[in-house]
Amino acid sequence: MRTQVAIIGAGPAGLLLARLLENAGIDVLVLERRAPDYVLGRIRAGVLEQGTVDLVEQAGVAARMRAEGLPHEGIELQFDGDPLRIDLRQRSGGKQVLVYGQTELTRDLMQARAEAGTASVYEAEDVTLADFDTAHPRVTYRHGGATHAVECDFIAGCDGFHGVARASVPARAIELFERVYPFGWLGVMADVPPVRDELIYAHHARGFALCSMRSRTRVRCYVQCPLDTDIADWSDARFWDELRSRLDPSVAEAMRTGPSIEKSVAPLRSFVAEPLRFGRLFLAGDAAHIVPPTGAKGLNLAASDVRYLAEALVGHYRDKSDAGLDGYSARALARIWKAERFSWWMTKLLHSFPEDGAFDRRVQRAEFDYLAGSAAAQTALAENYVGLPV
Ligand code: RFL
Ligand code: PHB
Repeated sequence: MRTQVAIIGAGPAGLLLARLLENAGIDVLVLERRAPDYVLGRIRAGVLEQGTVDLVEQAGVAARMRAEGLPHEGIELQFDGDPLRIDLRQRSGGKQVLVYGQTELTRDLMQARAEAGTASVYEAEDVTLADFDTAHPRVTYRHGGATHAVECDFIAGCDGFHGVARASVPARAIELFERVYPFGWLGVMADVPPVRDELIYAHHARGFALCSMRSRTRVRCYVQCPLDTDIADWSDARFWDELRSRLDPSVAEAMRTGPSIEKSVAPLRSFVAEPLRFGRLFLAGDAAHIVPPTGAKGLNLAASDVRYLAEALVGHYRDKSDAGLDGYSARALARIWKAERFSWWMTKLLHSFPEDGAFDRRVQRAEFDYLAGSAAAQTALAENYVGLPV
C-alpha cells in the first residue's frame, strides 16, 4: 500500500490534519489503535480559541460547532471566595472563546471523513514506524488478523502522549522537558444547567475547583484531588459536596446537581519534546507536548501545530517548497512554550500545592490581588486565554 502522508492517531490532531490535507488533494492514511466508540468516550477539553474555530471552519466541518457552540466573553475567578471577572472580550481587543466539547469536534471530523469516503483504520494494532530518516518511510500495522505495510512520503505522529511515534525516535535525537504536578483533577459530567453563564475557576484552601459546561443543559466540573484518588470512593453526592465547599456560598447554593454521566481522574503534567521533526517524521499535538488543563490550551495547541504542519505539507506538494517543513519545529515550539508558560502560571495561581508554606500562600494571594487591581495583568491573562496569535 502507498500513501503520501501516514497519520498515526485519530484524535482531534490526526483527524483535523487528515481533513486539511485531503482538502488540498493530498492522499493520507489514518491509523488509530482504538475503536471509534472508545475515542468518542474520552471526555476531555471544552474551550476552543478563535484560531481553533477558524481552522475548523477552514477544514469545512464547522456547521454543528457554529450552531451549538457557546461563545463566552469572560471567565470568573474566585480566590478564597473573592470573585474577579475577567472580561476577555474587552481585555483582548474583541476576542472571545467558544465552548464546544472535544468529543463533539472529534465526532464532526469523523463524520465528515466518513461522508467523503475516506474512512480511517480503527483498531490498528502494533503500528510500527521505520526508515523515517530516509526518503522512503514505512509504517506497518496489524488489522483484522493480517499485517499491512504502507510506504509513504511523510509520517505525522498525532498519537498522543502515550503513542508510538515519539517513542520511535532514538533517545539521543530528542530532548524532553517535564514537570509533574503533585495532584490531579477529578472530573464529573452531568445533565443539569450550568450555575452561571461563564466558567468559574476557584482557588480554595481545600484545592482548586472548576465549573465548566458543554451546553446549556450539561455541566463539566472538576475538583483538584490527590494523585492516588480512586473514583470508587467518590459518590456523586461526595463530589458535589466537595465542589460546593470550594465555591463562593452564593454560587454553591444556586448550583444544580444531578447523577454523573461520566467521572474520571486526570493527572496534571507539563511536557515538551524538542525538536518536533526527525527526518520525515513530524510530531503534533499531545505526542509532542502536554499542558495542565487549567489554561484550556491542550486541544488548542494541537490545532495550531496541525495548522503549521498542514501549511508545510501543502507547501511541499503544491508549491514545491520545503521552507514550511524546515521551519515547522521552531515555529510550533515558539507557540508551544508560551502556552506551557501560561498553563503553568494559571495552575500555580489557582491550585493548592502540598509543598507550599505560608510564604508561598501569601505570594499566591498577592498574585490574585495584583490581577484584581491591574488592567495590565488582566490583559495579559485575557490575551493568553483567548489564544496568542498563530
Ligand atoms: P489524543 O486526543 O490523545 O489522540 C491521540 C490518538 O492517538 C491514538 N493512539 C494510537 N494510534 C495508533 N497507534 C498507536 N500506537 C497509538 N497510540 C495512541 C489514541 O488512541 C488517540 O485516539 O491527542 P491529540 O489528537 O494530540 O489531541 C490533544 C487533546 O486530546 C489534548 O490536548 C486535550 O484533550 C488535553 N486535555 C484537556 N485539554 C484541555 O484543554 N482541557 C481539558 O479539560 C482537558 N482534559 C486532557 C484532558 C487530556 C487528557 N489525557 C490525554 C489523559 C483530560 C485527559 C484525561
Ligand atoms: C472543560 O470544560 O473540560 C474545561 C474547561 C476549561 C478548562 C479545562 C477544562 O480550563
